[in-house]
Amino acid sequence: MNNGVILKALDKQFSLNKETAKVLVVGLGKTGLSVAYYLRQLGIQFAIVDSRDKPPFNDDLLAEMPDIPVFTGGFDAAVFALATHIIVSPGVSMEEPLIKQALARGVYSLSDIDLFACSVDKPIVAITGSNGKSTVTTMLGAMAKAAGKHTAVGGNLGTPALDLLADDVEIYVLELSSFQLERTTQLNAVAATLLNVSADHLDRYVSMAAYAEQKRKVYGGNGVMLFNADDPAVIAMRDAGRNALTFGLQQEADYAVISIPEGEFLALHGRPILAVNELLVAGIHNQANALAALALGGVLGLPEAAMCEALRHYKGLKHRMQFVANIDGVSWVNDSKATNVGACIAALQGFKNADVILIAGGEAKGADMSELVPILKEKVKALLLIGKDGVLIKQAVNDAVPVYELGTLKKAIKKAAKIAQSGDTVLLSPACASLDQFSNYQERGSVFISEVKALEK
Ligand code: UMA
Ligand code: ADP
Repeated sequence: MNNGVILKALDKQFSLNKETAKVLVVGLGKTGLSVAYYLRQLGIQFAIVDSRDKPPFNDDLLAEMPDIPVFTGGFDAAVFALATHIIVSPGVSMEEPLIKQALARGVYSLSDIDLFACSVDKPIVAITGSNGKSTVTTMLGAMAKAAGKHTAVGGNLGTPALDLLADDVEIYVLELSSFQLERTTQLNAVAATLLNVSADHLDRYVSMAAYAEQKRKVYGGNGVMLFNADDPAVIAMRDAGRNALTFGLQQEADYAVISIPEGEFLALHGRPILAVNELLVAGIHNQANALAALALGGVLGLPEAAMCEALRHYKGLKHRMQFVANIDGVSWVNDSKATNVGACIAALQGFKNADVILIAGGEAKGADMSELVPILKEKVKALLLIGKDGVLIKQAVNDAVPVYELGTLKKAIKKAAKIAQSGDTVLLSPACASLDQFSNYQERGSVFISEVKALEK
């Protein structure tokens, strides 16, 4: 879309007028930087504020836009006082006092996703959920590419939505977090899904209901709503006036797994599409993810043959149930991305016997660890705890399985190597965020991989 059309849309939706607006970009991470490039290109006046002394992209910004005011080392009331509009990065809470005061004064709030939505005239698919977002987003991206469509894939996945904008893109596939959705009003995806809701980010939301309510915003606009038939909280969001589709493993659904004499198949209305054993990714949760991707691809009109070809080659993402090594008959699996209880439960459900040595713990983000107990009793022969909130898991488990408090990942790996027997799996699926001990889940997973590789030698 050309700049004139975009500026008109921004003026209409947010009274964001190029001549009068003074935008304050809050947060200079990936999102803030993408917003800065975007506003710069439209010729809109802006400044940036970040509470860190040296935010991650400070040097990049100063090098490329030396004239842009950047305020670091705290949020200053005088800076907020000048703003007509604020664009807050997802990592910054909308509960920050100066943000709340600005909103109370009538300052407009919009998100990078709003800017994106006002700048696109090509189909957008929006994917959210507590777990499976990245998997479904990349599965669908692979399907669209296999179908020969020029496809841009990003959002919470890593590349900020605004950095995806390009004239030759035919389809945008966006992974969206609750933080992105909570501050977005303009999203109008041709197909959208909330894959599932389980406890996460309860340090940022007052209740599960409040968290789910923000995720519901993925269904903004009038596109096709895709629901998980197995998740009652999500299915209750169905809007009778809108086109809807369902996927599910247990409940009847449009896209489901069926069992026929030839085996189990992903199917549409009972018609087999792809044999489950052709999927390279393990676990029943990945069957659900594949069904969701097929449904979204169906709305886009992608040919089934191309979608199946993409699924046959989809190997899964790093740090999600990633096989690392088999050492003396013991399998080592890195599921560091399991940053909440729901993901850890899904990981354990994939095992048949009680032969898992589980490494868990980290930052619990306010979640209730007792939800883990039934599956731990069923599948786990030893629980090795690490991190700040490992103790919460210990309290919840209450000796129902053997527990070892190890503190660090390295110590847990050493212990696992000592107690594991041939046929066992050592699984890192922490049910917690990593930030108490690592920069991110990738670093936690990489430490696991390198330590396990060292054992191999
Ligand atoms: N900041 C402050 N004050 C605060 C908090 C943050 O000034 O109180 C500043 C930081 O100093 C930093 C900037 O805000 O300079 C960081 O912004 P950010 O935390 O919003 O991070 P970005 O780099 O913009 O990355 C964000 C997403 N991060 C978060 O939601 C925390 C990335 O998701 C996303 O890939 C990126 O936008 C592009 O869309 C990451 C994530 O962890 C992967 N997401 C969470 C998750 O998946 O569970 C929601
Ligand atoms: P997200 O982007 O929502 O964090 P990912 O696809 O990166 O989702 O997977 C995150 C974690 O959740 C991994 O541990 C993965 O094994 C698990 N997971 C993936 N899909 C699902 C699902 N549909 N239900 C529950 N857990 C899942």
